[in-house]
Amino acid sequence: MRTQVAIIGAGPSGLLLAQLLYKAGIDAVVVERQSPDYVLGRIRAGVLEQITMDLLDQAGVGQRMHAEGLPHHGIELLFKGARHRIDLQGLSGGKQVMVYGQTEVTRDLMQARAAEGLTTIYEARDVTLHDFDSTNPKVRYTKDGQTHEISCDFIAGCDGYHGVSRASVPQDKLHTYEKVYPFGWLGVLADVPPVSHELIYANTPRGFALCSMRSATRSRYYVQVPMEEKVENWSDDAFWNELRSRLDPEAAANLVTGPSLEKSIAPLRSFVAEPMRFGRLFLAGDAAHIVPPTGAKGLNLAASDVGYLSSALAEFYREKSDVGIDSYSERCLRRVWKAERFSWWFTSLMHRFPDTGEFGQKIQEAELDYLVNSTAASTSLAENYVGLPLV
Ligand code: RFL
Ligand code: PHB
Repeated sequence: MRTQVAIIGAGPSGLLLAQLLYKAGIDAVVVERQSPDYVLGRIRAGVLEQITMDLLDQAGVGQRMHAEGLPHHGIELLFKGARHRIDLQGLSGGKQVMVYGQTEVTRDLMQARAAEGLTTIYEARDVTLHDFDSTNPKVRYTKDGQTHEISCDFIAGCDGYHGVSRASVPQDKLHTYEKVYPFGWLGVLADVPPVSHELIYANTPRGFALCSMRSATRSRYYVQVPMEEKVENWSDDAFWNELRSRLDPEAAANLVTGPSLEKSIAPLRSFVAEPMRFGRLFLAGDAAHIVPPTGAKGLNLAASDVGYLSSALAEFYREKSDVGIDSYSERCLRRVWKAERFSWWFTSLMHRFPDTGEFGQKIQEAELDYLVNSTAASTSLAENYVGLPLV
């Protein structure tokens, strides 16, 4: 098989890239290890920046997001038992975010691809990358016991943190930066109305909690747990009791509980691999960088990477120019590191760290008090949360 761009991974970055390339008249094939149901079963991000919404519109898949997504104009920070609103819209010159699940974004992209009759190869095993230092790279995989080869002009490695793309780069060409946090998030999805109409980020002596949502009838909640915690140790009741204990009295009284639809623990990590381009291989999204979810930046960074990549490739085919592909890595990384900084800072401010004790808690509370009472500080939070501009 021959295509212009072989895309590894059918998560949001791979599927959005494929759709943006399709709109630019560029041919792509997507190769994914899992089945479509498995991909749709992963419950992850919930908050989209304006830039991500714009890219989904550009890709022609924004209709359902505009109809069913929930525009949010503020968030609440809970500390010392009281909630304080951050007016995202007022502090960011009118910007907002959209609460619309990653699962739904993925579903919309899958449907658009299927409707156009475009090729996605699901359940492709043993994917390998070849000759990306030449002008004729290849991707091989096995399916139903047979080996297949895709010959292409470029490979896009959109296969997440555990994918094969980054692992195929000679280790001496790659510089990685990593920070692992000593805790994880236990998340529950449930068909219960959200406890509040805006997201609540809570700093409490028992640890961090987040109240988020997917719709007016579906909630997504998280509590900080120790790194070694096992999801089997958490009954639904235990989860609801722990979450309630981390809320203010009003929210605790309003919390509606119900059976969990999904329950899982996600570790928290900051990670960046540099550069993001190796000859004719580009890394995008979680394949190149991970942020802890506190800043809601992972999916949004994946979207801005593939926004840059699709314009660079369009420039290459349309204008025979290498300028976009040559500056891809540097452009992405400038934005990535700012999102890394913001996600690290917000994580550090909101979580209990095992080794900082009561002093650490007091310092966090003082910073939060400053944050919600200083226009300068809350403006900085707001402009990062709604998303920094593309450069
Ligand atoms: P994905 O989603 O991991 O998709 C990669 C795809 O590649 C496939 N794959 C392979 N395919 C072929 N061959 C191989 N060898 C392969 N290896 C892997 C995988 O099966 C998969 O389908 O990466 P992508 O597309 O870069 O997207 C990144 C986002 O998924 C991620 O950044 C976000 O989910 C992060 N995140 C959040 N981001 C936000 O912007 N806002 C949020 O509110 C937010 N909340 C979250 C989050 C992530 C979380 N977890 C579980 C880590 C909340 C949580 C709890
Ligand atoms: C979510 O709804 O899953 C979510 C929202 C905000 C975050 C992280 C996750 O910061």
